[in-house]
Amino acid sequence: MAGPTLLPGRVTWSLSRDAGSPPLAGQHESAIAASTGAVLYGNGAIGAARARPWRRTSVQAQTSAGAAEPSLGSRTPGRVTALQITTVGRSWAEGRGLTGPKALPLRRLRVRQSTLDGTAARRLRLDRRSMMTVFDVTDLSALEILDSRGRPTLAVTVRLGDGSTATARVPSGASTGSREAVERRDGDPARYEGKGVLGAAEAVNTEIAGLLHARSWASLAEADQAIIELDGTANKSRLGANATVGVSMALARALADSAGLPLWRWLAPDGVTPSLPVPHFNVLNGGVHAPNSLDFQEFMIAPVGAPSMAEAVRAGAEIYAALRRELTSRKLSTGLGDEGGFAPEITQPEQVLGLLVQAISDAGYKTGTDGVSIALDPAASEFRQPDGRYKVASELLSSAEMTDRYAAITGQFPVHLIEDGLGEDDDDGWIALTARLGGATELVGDDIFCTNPAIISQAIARGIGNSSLIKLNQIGTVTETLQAMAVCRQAGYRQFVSHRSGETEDTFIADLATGTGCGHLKSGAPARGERVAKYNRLLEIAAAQPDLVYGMP
Ligand code: 2PG
Ligand code: MG
Repeated sequence: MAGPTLLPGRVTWSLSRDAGSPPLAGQHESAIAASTGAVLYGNGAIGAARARPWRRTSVQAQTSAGAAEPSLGSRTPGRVTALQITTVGRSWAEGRGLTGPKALPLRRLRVRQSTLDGTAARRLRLDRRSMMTVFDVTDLSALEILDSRGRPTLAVTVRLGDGSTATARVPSGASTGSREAVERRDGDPARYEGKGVLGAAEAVNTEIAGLLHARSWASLAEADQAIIELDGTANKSRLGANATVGVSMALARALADSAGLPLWRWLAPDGVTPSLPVPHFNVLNGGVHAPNSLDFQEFMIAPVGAPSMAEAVRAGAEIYAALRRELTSRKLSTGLGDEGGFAPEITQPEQVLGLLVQAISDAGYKTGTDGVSIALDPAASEFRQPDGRYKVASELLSSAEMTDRYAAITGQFPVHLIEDGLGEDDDDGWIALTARLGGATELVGDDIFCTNPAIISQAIARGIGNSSLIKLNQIGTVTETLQAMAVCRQAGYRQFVSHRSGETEDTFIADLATGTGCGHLKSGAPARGERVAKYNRLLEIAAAQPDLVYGMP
């Protein structure tokens, strides 16, 4: 890469030592490297720069003269014991006192953090999320890999100007909404039955890479917007939503790394408290995810009342094992569907619900929202007939009869959530369903909302549902996904972060659900590597951050 582009800035700094010496303070002209966000110091012990004239930033630091830290420079011996940062605008940087111009990568702050007290460190982490506002992309490439169904998908790797590197792997759905952003597939019957993604990989390697290399970027949102404009279609069908979401996820990860933050914290929107989501384990599969004759697609168990993430995961796995025993004792198949749930030959949803209640109590757990509750994703668009009726176990039901069925189900079983209870085109049915059951039951729109902020806004105005499923590849960028979640939050709608039926070992959604504090995540059964990768990531986050609260909002 050529030398860094320098933007003018002014460093304002003040520094106190605790040995009675007067505080040092000053201001000096400085510069910030557009490529890395690093400050170029002329002099000064510690400071911050504004990247553009209208942004004000100041840093105050205190050092302890007792413990020498040579890196602070001869004028300021001591160890930094507190650091306060005030940022107006979104660009700031901090570095060590050095003589002569020298670029200091922001990631150096990671080293410094150990020397800060708790409050200062927390404050620093918060501010660092927004500080890496100017970045360059030096490398971008995509590779055709396999997903959990043995179909091709993309792995996208990005490298930023400061060396931060990240890879994202792209999920793929089977029961897709008609208004989802479009996956680009090659259509060449000679390769992977037409499902190859070499064209999408090429779009990343050429057009998108060319765009991102051409200039510096102020934020992920800016880069995502430019990619959307480069695509030029309403549904990302030209470049492919698999290409755009892979790039966007990889960029988010690299930017988090660059800021020295875990992804979940970097993703946390302003004003939102991150929390650990209740895992919704899909333990019994039907619909287009399994070869059995069960019309409802997903039966999930949710340890809503668990005291911690570790106990929730344990409950999920123990109930899954108990369910396997129940099925075996009834001579039902324990073969698995696409999301790792069992796929026995059962046709009536109520019979499955009875089995789940049995398995929950066999495993020693209480049913209900103070113990282990049940969630359904019938994915009703898939069994809605051309005449508008719903075919459940060979019986044809009107939209109103379907709603009656759900009312009976929620009356009889501990079901707290129904996703896609009705079809994506059945707006009137959804409005009636929401009016009838929405007070007590979470009614999640998946196919009907497609993680699309505009569609969700319209649906909210019409009283459709009270929650949205959130799938990154359904809309095609991280920025739009976060916008969809913001639209929901502002309207009091819940957000339910989700995997796809075709998955990889990528764990982005675990961080997304945690950072946005949305309260729940579905990632399939507590079995199969691509499903448990997300739950294992949640366990790691919980262990590393014991103060994160677990549970539904
Ligand atoms: C759903 C999803 C994930 P798919 O319907 O909610 O479970 O399935 O990825 O096939 O759309
Ligand atoms: Mg769904």
